[in-house]
Amino acid sequence: PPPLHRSVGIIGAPFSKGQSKDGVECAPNKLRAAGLLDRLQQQGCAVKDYGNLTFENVALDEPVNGSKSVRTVGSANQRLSEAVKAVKRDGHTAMILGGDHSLAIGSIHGHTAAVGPVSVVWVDAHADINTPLTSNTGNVHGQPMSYLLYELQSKLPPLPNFSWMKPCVSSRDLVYIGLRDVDPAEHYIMKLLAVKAFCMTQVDQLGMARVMEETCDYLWDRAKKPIHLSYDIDAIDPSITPATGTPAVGGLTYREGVYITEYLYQTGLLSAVDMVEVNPLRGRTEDDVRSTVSTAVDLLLGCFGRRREGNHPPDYSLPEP
Ligand code: B3U
Ligand code: MN
Ligand code: MN
Repeated sequence: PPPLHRSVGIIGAPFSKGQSKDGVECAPNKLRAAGLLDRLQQQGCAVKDYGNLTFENVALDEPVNGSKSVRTVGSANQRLSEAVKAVKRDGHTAMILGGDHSLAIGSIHGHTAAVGPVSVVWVDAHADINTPLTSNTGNVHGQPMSYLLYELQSKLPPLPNFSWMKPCVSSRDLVYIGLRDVDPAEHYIMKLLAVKAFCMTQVDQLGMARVMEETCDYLWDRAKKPIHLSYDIDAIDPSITPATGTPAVGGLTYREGVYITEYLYQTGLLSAVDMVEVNPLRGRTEDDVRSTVSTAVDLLLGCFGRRREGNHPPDYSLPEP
């Protein structure tokens, strides 16, 4: 197993323009206020908080091919990409607190800019692989994978404020877990590119232990690469994490969700983690928000060595009577 001591570099990305509901921009501070940093330190992590990024609001950001706030999303992701690249160059495992899932564009881009090719594990109810031309909603948070994949470049129209980015992920290096709300065009793209996906049917069929084994067997078939985990909180069942913009029934249990993080930590290859779509303004009650935020924190702790069997510092010694 990897050492209990790890260093984590935290980037807050209070960005919400990849979709239309207010509130996701409050998540980074809510996650910190829930004790994220203290608890990471208690489990043996060295923590460096790089603070929250600030994003410019591009004026006159008219829809492009129906997609909304494209320029604002492009410029925000350029900043995030630079920030993630810096955290990786500083030698930390990167933790990106969103924000909506459009942030995966800059996060994964910056990660690969620093470390080279990565494997992407995308845990989500949604595939987020619409192109701007297939999207029914015009929300960029439903599109990030199409921007990132080499294989879809010829299907993308030119996008203002995205000239800084180049595709950086091969469809062979992507695995989805938890899908249950996939648009027809997205389904077509996934079949066309033969993208590996453990949708909820496979989770039911195989159980999460086998899903994780098969995920890593598949990703490691060619070479072991650093892993980028992009965790959308709406992958978890909304009975546990209701405070999110587009909840979808029939999701992962808390235990399945945590198991993913424990398993990936144990690989020793986890190099960056996004936690996105926590929206403290979407719960119906205080308890809805509390449960969503605390589950997100537990998932993040799992990525950094928390075990349900318990943990102790490597230098722990029993008090002598
Ligand atoms: N596939 C739809 C819905 C959606 C995607 N991601 C979320 N919702 N969170 C879309 O907008 O592309
Ligand atoms: Mn998503
Ligand atoms: Mn989602």
